[in-house]
Amino acid sequence: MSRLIVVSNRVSPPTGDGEESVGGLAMALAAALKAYSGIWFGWSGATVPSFTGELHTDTVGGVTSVTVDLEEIDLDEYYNGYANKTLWPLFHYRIDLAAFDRAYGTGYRRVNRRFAETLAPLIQPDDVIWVHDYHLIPLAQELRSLGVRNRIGFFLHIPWPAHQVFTNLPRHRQLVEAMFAYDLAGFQTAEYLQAFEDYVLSEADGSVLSPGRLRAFGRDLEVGAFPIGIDAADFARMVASPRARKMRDLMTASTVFRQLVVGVDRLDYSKGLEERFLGFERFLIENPDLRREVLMLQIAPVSRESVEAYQEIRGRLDSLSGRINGEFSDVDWAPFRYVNKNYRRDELAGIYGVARVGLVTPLRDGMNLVAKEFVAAQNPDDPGVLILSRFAGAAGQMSEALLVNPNSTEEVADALKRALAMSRPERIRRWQALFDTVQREDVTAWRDAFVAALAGARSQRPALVG
Ligand code: GDG
Repeated sequence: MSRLIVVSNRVSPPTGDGEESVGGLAMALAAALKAYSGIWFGWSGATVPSFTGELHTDTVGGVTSVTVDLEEIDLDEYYNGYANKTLWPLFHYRIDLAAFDRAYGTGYRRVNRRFAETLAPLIQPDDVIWVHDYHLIPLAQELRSLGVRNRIGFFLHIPWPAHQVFTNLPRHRQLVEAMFAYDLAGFQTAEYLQAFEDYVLSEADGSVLSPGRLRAFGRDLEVGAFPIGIDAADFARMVASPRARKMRDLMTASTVFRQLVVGVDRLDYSKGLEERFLGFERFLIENPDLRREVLMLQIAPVSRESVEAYQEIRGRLDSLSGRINGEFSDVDWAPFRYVNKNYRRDELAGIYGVARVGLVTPLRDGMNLVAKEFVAAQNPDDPGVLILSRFAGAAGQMSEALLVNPNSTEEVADALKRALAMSRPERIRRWQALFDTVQREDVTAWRDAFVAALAGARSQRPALVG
């Protein structure tokens, strides 16, 4: 088949030693690229005094990566600015945290243009290009303006918000017009796809030509929902690894006579950590008889530390976790462990495996891979219970979890009580159904479905017709 060129903001090829970087996108793309020849293009993570476009090429774990350095101002305006202070909060329904600054928009376009100019000379006529996530929405438009006529697909890893939320973005039409330079746009769920369609119909004078095919701005665009999954086979290998076993032993020894409740998230306000901590606190208040029987472990490696909203939430979580332990601890016992450390994936697999409850309660989440990893790591004879936010994209595929409204501390506390008391047959029944889904709808199925749809997309560009 043709070469696949994957483009994302950061490039993080698989190392194969369990130390892959934190973040769902990196995990998924590393897995997806293993099977394809092709390249992974993006920012190197380094900054230089002025942009040169010089390429850094490397081949690791069968994946060729090509990266480019950016300027400091790009980092401020494009990455920390438009991507993480404007689009990320807005797309996660946090209009209160969204910063609208013309300079951010200018930086966003500039970096997308720079990516396009650097990438274009590497593209061969048969290549298929797959662009990822909110950092790079205008990339296809920039590539088209340079004469690139290849098939280009886009996948959004985060929610596409309801159009009443989306229209809070200044120049929102421009962003949607940029989406129409792709041949295929993929979303995590049918709900986000619907929200995009709603916008196109109500704000862009667009129309639905047929299911999955839209017209607006004088162009046609194929659209679809492609729920992302985990690399289930690789995760099964990790669950059986010596490091996972060691971690299981360590955790078992440190939780004797107690049931473990676990949360694993990048430290991000979209993940509902404050509300989760409050839900756990409420559970402790309401269930004095169970207090000594549970231990909650929250792993939350810090991310995007240079953005103020992330510094602020970190401060609030520090004091909340301190308050909970101060309130309920005893000389020989504390209910809560809150850890900002980054663990290896095989160690995480071991931790999930000994937990009686996985507490995954984002306020909004494109999909949420932790929910799937938790399920994949369970012991089939004695599985733990998944408590999952109804606002995670994953909820659509995982109805056998205990679904909760993450904003309600009462619902979270009640779900904890129910999960801890759940009989083994019920746990097995629910887990089996979840596990079947996680295995069947894994990252390979996601990749193949997207690539097949992109290959089959009826291109509007004459060079590809026939
Ligand atoms: C975006 C979307 C969507 C977490 N802590 C550690 C660690 N992690 C890993 C998890 C998981 C990944 O990071 C997080 O993935 P999520 O899907 O939960 O969330 P985002 O990072 O926000 O990802 C999300 C995803 O893209 C894919 O499309 O599902 O909705 O927001 O794999 O295990 N990994 C390691 N150490 C940690 O301490 N190694």
